[in-house]
Amino acid sequence: MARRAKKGRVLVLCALPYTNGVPHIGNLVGSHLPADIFARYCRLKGVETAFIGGTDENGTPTEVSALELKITPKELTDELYEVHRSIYEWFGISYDNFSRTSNPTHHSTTQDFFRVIYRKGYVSEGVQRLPYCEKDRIFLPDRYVEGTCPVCGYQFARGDQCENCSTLLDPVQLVNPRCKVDGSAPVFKDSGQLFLELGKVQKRLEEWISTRKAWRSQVVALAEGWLKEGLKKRSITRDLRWGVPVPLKGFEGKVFYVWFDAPIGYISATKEWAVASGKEDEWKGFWLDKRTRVYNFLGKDNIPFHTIFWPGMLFAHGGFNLPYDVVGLQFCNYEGDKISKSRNQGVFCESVPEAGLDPDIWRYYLIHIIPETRDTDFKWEEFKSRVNNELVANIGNFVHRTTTFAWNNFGGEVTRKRWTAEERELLRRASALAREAEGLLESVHFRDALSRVLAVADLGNEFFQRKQPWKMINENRSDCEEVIHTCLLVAEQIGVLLQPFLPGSAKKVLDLLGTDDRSLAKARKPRRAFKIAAAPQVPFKRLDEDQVQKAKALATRSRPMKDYFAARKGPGSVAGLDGL
Ligand code: B3M
Ligand code: ZN
Repeated sequence: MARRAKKGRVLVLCALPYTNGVPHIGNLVGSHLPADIFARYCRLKGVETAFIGGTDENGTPTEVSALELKITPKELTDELYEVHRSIYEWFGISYDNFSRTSNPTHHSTTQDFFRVIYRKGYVSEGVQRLPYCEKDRIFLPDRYVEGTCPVCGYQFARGDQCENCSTLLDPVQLVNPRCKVDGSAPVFKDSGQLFLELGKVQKRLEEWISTRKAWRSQVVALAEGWLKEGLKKRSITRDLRWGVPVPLKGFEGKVFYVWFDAPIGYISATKEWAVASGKEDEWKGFWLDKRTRVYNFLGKDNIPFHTIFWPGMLFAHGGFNLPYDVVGLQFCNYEGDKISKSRNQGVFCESVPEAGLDPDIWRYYLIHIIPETRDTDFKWEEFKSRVNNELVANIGNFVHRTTTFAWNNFGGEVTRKRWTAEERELLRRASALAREAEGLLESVHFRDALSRVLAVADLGNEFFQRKQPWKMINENRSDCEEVIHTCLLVAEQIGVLLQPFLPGSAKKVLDLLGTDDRSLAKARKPRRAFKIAAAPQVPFKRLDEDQVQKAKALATRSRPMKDYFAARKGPGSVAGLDGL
């Protein structure tokens, strides 16, 4: 069985998405949704929880997009921050703070962090050969350069990382480098940069990784592979204007490498949240108190940064908490193919609300395709069948038939006088499943956890069917009341357990049942009387084919990025590089 957390603090961190695009369903199930389920679970356990995220607005991804759109990085990030924020809100992602790495707190926190590791001797100065475009007379951002991966031979490796084998790269390592925009071969020129001496933390990283027994094996394996190769120094500055300025003499006009400042965003966003909630020092409990558990949720291409580079920075700095778990998720595909915006191949979050379905309907299916251990696939057919056969026919049906029966036959007031052995046994089994679900939530296995909630509904349906209360009501009213009371207890158990998964629906069920104490532990103590507040409504409606087709037509249509900025081509916009 999974390990259990003592009551304490949990910091849930979701990788910060770049503001170079609009999230698709793969981004949602690959970090935000699992992080949200976990944060909600921790809060329900009564653990002090902060759930932190935000947009990663600096660096080349933003610059490249802004260049392509002929707007400034600020115009781009202001708009896309809002797009991201509202999408996560719609899906019920319960961030305590969804921040931005362009915020002043982030700039100062990054610069302070740098000063500490510089003073401690983890930063060296050196010269780097960087790709330079002679035509445009600029240093090209890493991601602007494409070439063959020196490790796996993939022909379209980016200058910062090979998408095929996840290897972190420097543009100079690429075989046959070419500019991503015009295809020309860049020249390499020397430029003074700062480097993080990762070799100095190699030993500490090795010791630390070797104690990470509970991590997913694929995450540990990736980290160990990196360590085996031996860590080399890595540049942490860039010749760009957009980003966090380097506060060191001789490096004026340069900014930090985006992967240097972005993870510090976790700290700055926690600080910002603490200040905003009036408890300024609260962030220290999350980052400095060693009993706090930090959970990072992220996609597999971000694993090396969160198991090596960021912990390496944390070792160099000292004091801040290391990740307790790095939940590295795999990819989610679409109907057996890679998600592709240009081919309208995928589900694009910005269009999902228009389909008019409840967010929990989406969440229910999406939980099944969280790529916990391997790549998964969004399939419309499966979307419809899981919602109809499981959520509607099993969970929804049980809750609805039970509450409606209580309402129609007992005016909503159902009281228990005695217990039969059979009923006790049923409740014992429901509680056992609930504990299993909790254990699985605790160990970040959400699909399996949700399957236990379905199993509770199975038990309830089977009991209801066997007892035939619709007959009993005419034969023995008091026995019938007991059966319905038992079913209401099971329905309440389902409502409580559904909270991390389907928060809106869980709330409706628990409101209907008049449940006061919704915490996970207490809900297992059965209550004696129910008073249903109002005529029950069907909690989940069947999806018909028309609805699915409508959702498909809307949600697979991705809005071109330029449409977001069509109205902005006013005199305030600065085209191209001048805006950087
Ligand atoms: N922005 C990569 C990504 O969006 C990067 C994550 C930063 S987490 C500190 O996939
Ligand atoms: Zn490769």
